[in-house]
Formats: sequence, structure tokens, C-alpha cells
Amino acid sequence: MSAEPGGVTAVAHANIALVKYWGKRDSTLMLPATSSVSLTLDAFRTTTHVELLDAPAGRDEVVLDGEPLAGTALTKVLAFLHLVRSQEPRTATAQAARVTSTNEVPTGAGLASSASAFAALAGAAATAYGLDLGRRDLSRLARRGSGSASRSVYGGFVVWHAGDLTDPARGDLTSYAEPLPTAPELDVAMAVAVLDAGPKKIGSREAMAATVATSPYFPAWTEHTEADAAEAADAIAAGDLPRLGEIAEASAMRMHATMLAARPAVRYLAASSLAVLDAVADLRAAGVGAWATMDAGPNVKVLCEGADLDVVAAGLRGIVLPGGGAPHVLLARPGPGLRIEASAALPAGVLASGAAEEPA
Ligand code: 2P0
Repeated sequence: MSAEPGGVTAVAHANIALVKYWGKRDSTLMLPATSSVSLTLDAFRTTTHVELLDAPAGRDEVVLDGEPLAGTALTKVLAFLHLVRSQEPRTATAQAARVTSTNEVPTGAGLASSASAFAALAGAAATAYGLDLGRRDLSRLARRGSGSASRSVYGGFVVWHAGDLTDPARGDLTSYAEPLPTAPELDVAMAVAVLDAGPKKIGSREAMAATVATSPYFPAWTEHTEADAAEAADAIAAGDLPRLGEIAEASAMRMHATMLAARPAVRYLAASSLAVLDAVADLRAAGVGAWATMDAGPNVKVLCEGADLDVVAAGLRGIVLPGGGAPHVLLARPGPGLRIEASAALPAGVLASGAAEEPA
């Protein structure tokens, strides 16, 4: 079979969890221990192009930001392409793919890029291989690349459901993300205090597994997170930012507490992180609605009202960090879901499913 010239380009944005995903119940199917809730951002995005090659599967080529991908990152992408090709034997070809990806998530800023990366790859690869997937199935597919990627299929506030807990096959079908009903007056923004541009000490996948295996707090974490996700969804529907902020900050602190209780401890909190957490508490004491969240790194993201973003950013830039200097602060607002653009050379009918359309 000859390769289709042109290929498919997909764009996906990063998301930040407000109720965190930390721990899997099935690492093959990538089923999370709990549901999670996130906000997709406008600022950090991945653009991925997939074209099929006139070569057998197994000869895939993957280029990220102009460099051939290597190591574990490459292994994850190759496994994902294999999964895409195995989805629908009637339409998926056995051809290899060339994947070319550009990350506008500031490199090394410690901001999760696997969410935007695997959401964009799911959209581009599924479309290039002729899979006829709707948004829900794209979210399930993106989940298999990286759990948080399931949420970047959608814009704005999103819930990723834990899915049916009774059996893995049913869990696979029911663990997907979807947009959350959002009060129209809820105008939020996020300031990101970047504290360390260095690589992670331990990757989140490994850290999660260590937490599940050794933290005695993990059962309490899963028990409370499901309730937090439901309460966050209520707060988003009601437009209640203070309640959402409080849940988000608590979820982040609980996640870090859970991993700190692993043996050995998984610790992403740095002295500079604590300085930012103090500054966020000071902003609140001064009457500014600001709530902190942290992921698998030392950086602190601050949720606030859109109208308060400049005040919050100024507050963060005014921090004197323990080692001297101030944090670098990036600003973000809610962003869109996955966008898929096929070239004219795509087989007829591939885009007729609505998979390329962003729901209103
Ligand atoms: C989240 N994180 O909910 C949590 C909070 C980091 C801290 O999802 O193993 O790259 O690929 O499913 O999605 C980062 O972990 O992990 C993450 P895998 P992922 O955003």
C-alpha cells in the first residue's frame, strides 16, 4: 500500500488538574484509581503531525522539537502507535508513521507536557490511520498514552471519570474525560510560578507506582478524591470560585502528603515551593482570591479570577526565593480542546465522524 501524502496535524493544550490524578488501578489499560478534574490552558500547546510512510510498521520515525526522540519517551510513542494500529484492523494499515511534534510548553519548565503530547498524538495518529473515533473514544485512546492526556481532548473545565471499578474491560470503556457544565460567569486564570528548569528527579509514572505500592495514606487519598471531584464539579457548575479554589489547593496538598508518606518518600516540594505557598496565603489574607496547586515538580500554579491575574502575578514576582531571586511567572487562561486538521489527501470519509470538531 502506498503512503498517503500530506498526513494529519493535531493541536492540543496542556491541562492542570484541580482535583489530582495520582495512582493507577491498572497500568496496562491506564485506569486511574480515582476521577480527576482539570482546567485546559491556552498557553502551552503541542502540535503534532502524523504521516504514513511507504514502510512496514516497526519503521516509525519520531521527531520532537527538531530532534529524533530517544529512550523511554520514544518507547512510549512507539507503543502508542502500535496501539493505534491495533484498534481497528479493518481500517488501520500496517504502514509505519512519521511523527513530527513541536512543544510550546516551555521546555524544562516542569509543566506537564505529556498531556498535550498524547492528546495531539491520539488525534493525529487515529485520523492518519483512518480510525473513525468520536471525542469520547479519542479521550480513551489518549488515556492509554498518558492518563492526563485524556483530559486535554477537551477545553476548559474537564472531568476524567475513573470508570467502572468492577472489571478492567468495563473500566476501559467507561474511563474517559468529558467537559464539565460551567457557570458562564466563572472567569478564571492561572499564574505559574516557575521555580526550577531542571529535569524531574523521578518521573510521575514511577512516582505514582511507588506511592500506590508503599504509601499507607494511599487508601485515604483515593477515598477522599472521589468526593473532591464531585464537589469540584458542583462548584464549577455553580460558578463558586472560592469553593473550587479551596478544593483544588486541598487536593494538591493531599496528593503531596500521600507521596511524602511513600517509602522512600517522593518529594517534589522544594523550599522555593513553600515560599510561593506562603505568598499565596498572604494574597488571600489581603483579600485576593488565589489558590495554589502543584504537580510532579516544584512549580506552583495559582488559580484566580481572570480580573485578578495581574495582581496575583505581581504578588508572585515580588517573592524573594530562599536561594535569592524571584520566580519566573507565566500567565494562562482557559484554552481549547483538541483540534485536528487533515490534509486534502486524506482518504474520503475519515473526517465525517465529527472527530475533528470541537463541541460548543
Ligand atoms: C494530574 N499528574 O492529575 C497529575 C497530578 C501529575 C500530578 O497526571 O503515567 O503524565 O502517563 O498516566 O498523566 C502526570 O502524570 O502520568 C499527572 P501517566 P501523567 O495532572
